[in-house]
Amino acid sequence: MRTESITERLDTAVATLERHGQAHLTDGLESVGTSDLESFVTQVESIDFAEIATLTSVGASAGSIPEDLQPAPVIPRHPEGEDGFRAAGEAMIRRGEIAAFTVAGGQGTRLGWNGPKGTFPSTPITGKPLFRVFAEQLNAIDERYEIETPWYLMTSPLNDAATRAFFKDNNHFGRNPASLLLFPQGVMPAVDDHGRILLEAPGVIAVSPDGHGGSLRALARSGALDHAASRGVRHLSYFQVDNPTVHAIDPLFIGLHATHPASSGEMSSKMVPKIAAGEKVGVFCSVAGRTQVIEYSDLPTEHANATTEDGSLRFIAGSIAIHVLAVDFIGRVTSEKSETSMPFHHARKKVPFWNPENRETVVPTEPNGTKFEMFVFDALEFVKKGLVYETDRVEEFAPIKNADGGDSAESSGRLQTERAARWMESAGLKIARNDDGTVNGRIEITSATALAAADLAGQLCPEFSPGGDLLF
Ligand code: UD2
Repeated sequence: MRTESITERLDTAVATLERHGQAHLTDGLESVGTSDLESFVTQVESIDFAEIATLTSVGASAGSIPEDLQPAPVIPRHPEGEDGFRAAGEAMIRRGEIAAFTVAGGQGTRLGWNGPKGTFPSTPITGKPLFRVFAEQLNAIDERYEIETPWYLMTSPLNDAATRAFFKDNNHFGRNPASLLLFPQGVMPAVDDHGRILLEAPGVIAVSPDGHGGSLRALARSGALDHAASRGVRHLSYFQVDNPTVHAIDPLFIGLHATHPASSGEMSSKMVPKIAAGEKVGVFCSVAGRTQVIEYSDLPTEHANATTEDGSLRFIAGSIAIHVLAVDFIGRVTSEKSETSMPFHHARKKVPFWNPENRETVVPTEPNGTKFEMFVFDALEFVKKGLVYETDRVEEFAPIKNADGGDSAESSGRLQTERAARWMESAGLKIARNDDGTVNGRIEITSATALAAADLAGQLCPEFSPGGDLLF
């Protein structure tokens, strides 16, 4: 409980702003009512001004490219001992050692969807929202292994209320609310080119989500890490909200992460071979024996285009943002005593700001400010042996990021149909295909029917009529 009055807190806040050269943030404050004044003071109290000063000092941005950059070693698909690793992963799932962790704090600007991205209709026939797709997978996993998988879901202050309302309206998709923890990620202030924090309106500091890398400290601050530890959860299966084909909990991947000699059991990642040098995915690299991801926008063109003797891309291991992270490891990285801290990346953006001279909001047409974001893959820096495992693009990478074109609901729907067709073909069924090899029609398989191709073996599958829709 705070004991100081709002006036005392305001005095302290103003002194802090003056000390850090940010006194302009009090512009227009005289017109602000009491409750808004309180939220302004709370905003000021939550900002680490020393951190902002460090970030805005010259050359502070993360993302510089090490000289000795090598492609990361990758565990191929169907690795030696596959069945044993899968069995190890299954045993861990059955013992309740795995929880799901979804990052859903992004603003989904490119998609142009008016609501949290997880509420977006994603499946090819029934248009199930992404959140429902993940929930149904977890329901099927719980039934199979006779467990109740905790699900941690990171929102942002901008979409937290809408996300909670969506889950409530849908009866949490059958999940037990005691095992479903939603929590907002942190925010960071945006600054202008002189390191001055921008004001959005009188008494309102311009802030934005601190990136999916903020998910680690949000897990710790929200109590989700303690919740996990109290349930005996040892590892989190991390995925992004935009990928409806992700295997939310993958026994083989978990087994590799926890027991393969190439892994220290701290953080492991899945990759798919890039289809083009310019594909917009980060690339797994190795620097002095340590795994690291270089984001596509940071990878120098000569590296992105470099090829091997057989003509394939040298830096080919594309990150699809699927990881397993040990709970202990997250605790270590986020501990206040920790020597380690995640770096911030700088992004030049158009940030609307309030101009005290004419008391108007300016919506810039050119980037005028910098936002700060952490990337979860930067945690690899603190990992002794970060395993990278190759998976199949059709099997688990069909992201929905854009309103149309590549990585849209349409392209994702086609991939989901293709995956379903392959599963059915592997069970011996015949699927009508067009001359170009694409499926002639749409197929949607629910998680209750199958979580993977092998689950269809021996099942009675309905017949697929060419040009039709098949849902089962
Ligand atoms: C991300 C990766 C890229 C590749 C690709 C695969 C980064 C920087 N790039 O690209 O390398 O792996 O995904 O699909 O990671 N999010 C939050 N809070 C934030 C920002 C993002 O929760 O503050 C979530 C967001 O809801 C989404 C995910 O993180 O689920 C990815 O965010 P993005 O769409 O900005 O990343 P993208 O597609 O540029």
